[in-house]
Amino acid sequence: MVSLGVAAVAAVGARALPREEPDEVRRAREWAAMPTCADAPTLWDRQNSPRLSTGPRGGLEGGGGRLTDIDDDGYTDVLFQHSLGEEFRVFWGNAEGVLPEAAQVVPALRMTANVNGSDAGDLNHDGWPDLVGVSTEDNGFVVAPGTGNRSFGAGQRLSSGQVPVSVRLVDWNGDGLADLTYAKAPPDGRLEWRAGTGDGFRFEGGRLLTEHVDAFDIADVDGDALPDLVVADTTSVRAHKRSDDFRALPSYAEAPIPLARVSVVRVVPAEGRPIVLVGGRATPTAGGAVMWSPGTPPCKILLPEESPHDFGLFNQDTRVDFTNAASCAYCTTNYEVLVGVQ
Ligand SMILES: [Ca+2]
Ligand SMILES: [Ca+2]
Ligand SMILES: [Ca+2]
Ligand SMILES: [Ca+2]
Repeated sequence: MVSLGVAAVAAVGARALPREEPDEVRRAREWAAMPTCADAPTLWDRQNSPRLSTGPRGGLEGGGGRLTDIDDDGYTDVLFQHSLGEEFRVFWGNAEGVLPEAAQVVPALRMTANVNGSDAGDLNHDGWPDLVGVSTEDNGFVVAPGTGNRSFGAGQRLSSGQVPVSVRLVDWNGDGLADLTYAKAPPDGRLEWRAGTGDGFRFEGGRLLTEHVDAFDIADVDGDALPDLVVADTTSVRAHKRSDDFRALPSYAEAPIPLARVSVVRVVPAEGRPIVLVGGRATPTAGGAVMWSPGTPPCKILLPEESPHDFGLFNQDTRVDFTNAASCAYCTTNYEVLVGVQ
């Protein structure tokens, strides 16, 4: 009887001292409360998508899927890197989409397979698109220089000492030269950019854009023809304009992101205005994405497969789904890539 009395007193005491809600409990509650995107099925329709074989199962591990028009012929191409194979793989798009048998292997150097870990653009300003990947182990970037007609020269290493984990090529300062934007590995995790100089593969850098982010993209979100920075972590997704000295200004729009893990941010062209897709893990065992346009409430996309490994990354456990010829992805269970044709 005495012990029951003590328990009752303890229970009263517990009610008098409200506990702080753990982050994972809060995220789960907010994820459950977020409305499901009404038009998600059109974005995520993969029924008619061709499948791309990116490599043999069980051996190589790939990553860094990137949809971009590498050769500027008006058709979206797909770029991947193979970390253990030391090579890029390019799938050239045409009027029929991206054909599975069209993979071109571009030998390079050792790279690191990461979400957003590769990109294409004219880095050295010679008129030919170049491929770039990150090499965390070697503290820098790997470049396969374009030599015209979809051919590439021997891989070169751009050692930077920056330990990049992801890279995007964009002319951030508007001088007509591609700039390197990259996230550094944890625990640093800062987002920086190095300005292209037009002098071969030489860049000036690195300048801080913003502090730690989990994923980012750069695109003109607000329609003023100037690139904006979109970053996300497990708290929020935020859009930043640039300042006169090309830093990222404080965010002008943001939305909550109740994801347990954020792997990828994509700004996707859409009618009227671009949309931002943030993907990752919704719970410790399930995937999800948040779709958002600044000025509107975000909504969620439930990924139909359980336990995606990493949104935008693929390996023997995952699959990437690109849709509507835009860059958006989720991963499931094998070594294939699905590319939507618009
Ligand atoms: Ca192309
Ligand atoms: Ca070039
Ligand atoms: Ca530039
Ligand atoms: Ca803008």
